[in-house]
Amino acid sequence: MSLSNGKIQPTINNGGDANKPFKIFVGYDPREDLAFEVCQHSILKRSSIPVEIIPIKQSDLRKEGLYWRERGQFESTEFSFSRFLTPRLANYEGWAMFVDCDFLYLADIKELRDLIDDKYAIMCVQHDYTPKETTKMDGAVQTVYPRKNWSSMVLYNCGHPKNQILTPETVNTQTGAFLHRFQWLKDDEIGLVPFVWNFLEGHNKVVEADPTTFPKAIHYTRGGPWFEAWKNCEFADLWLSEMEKYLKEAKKKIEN
Ligand SMILES: [Mn+2]
Repeated sequence: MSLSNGKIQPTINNGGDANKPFKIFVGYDPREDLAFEVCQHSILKRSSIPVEIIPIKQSDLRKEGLYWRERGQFESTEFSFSRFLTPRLANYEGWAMFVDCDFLYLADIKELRDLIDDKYAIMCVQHDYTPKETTKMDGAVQTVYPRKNWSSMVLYNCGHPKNQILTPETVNTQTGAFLHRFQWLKDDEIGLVPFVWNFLEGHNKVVEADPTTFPKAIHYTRGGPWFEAWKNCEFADLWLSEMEKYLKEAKKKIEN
């Protein structure tokens, strides 16, 4: 849709139109290419609905004139800000998801899509989280701020009138606080997703007797096994076995 005609399209119901693939935008960073591939593989292998996975690549967005801000010292990935272009990249229509590349899916994405409620502008896991580490991944500075990690996996109601503010202009000029804390929204416009869909490795805990604590998507927020320093982190085995499956299939594709 175009904003210039002054019309705002009505929201398409509940993430879907079963015939249209569910759009999932994944933050892409060239340093974490393998993490992206494994994340994508984990979604596609378990999904019972059609999904379209689109990496958010900063270099492409710059070429298309959608992204022009200079990299700040607190941006630990290339998608720190570009993630907020998700509604724009989905043409401000229907629901779409953004997720960091450092996620491993263990469940069917349909279960997550089925949680979508059109009364919200966005939905996410609302962590109450203060990291212990002062550095993350490969030494990038870890910053502490309210609503930390909420923006790492977000279901966007792209047609919601409030989200029309997320133009390239806004995304390129607004502060990290405005964007990452969703300051364009009122609290009751932000829907709640169970924490197991953004299960923070090193922070959230499984309670064996309580299946509602079993992760559906693990977020290796401190850094995952694709970094030497994190190759023995919690749930490293799950990520590594997904990687093996991905590599095997990728190799087969090349051979055929
Ligand atoms: Mn992350």
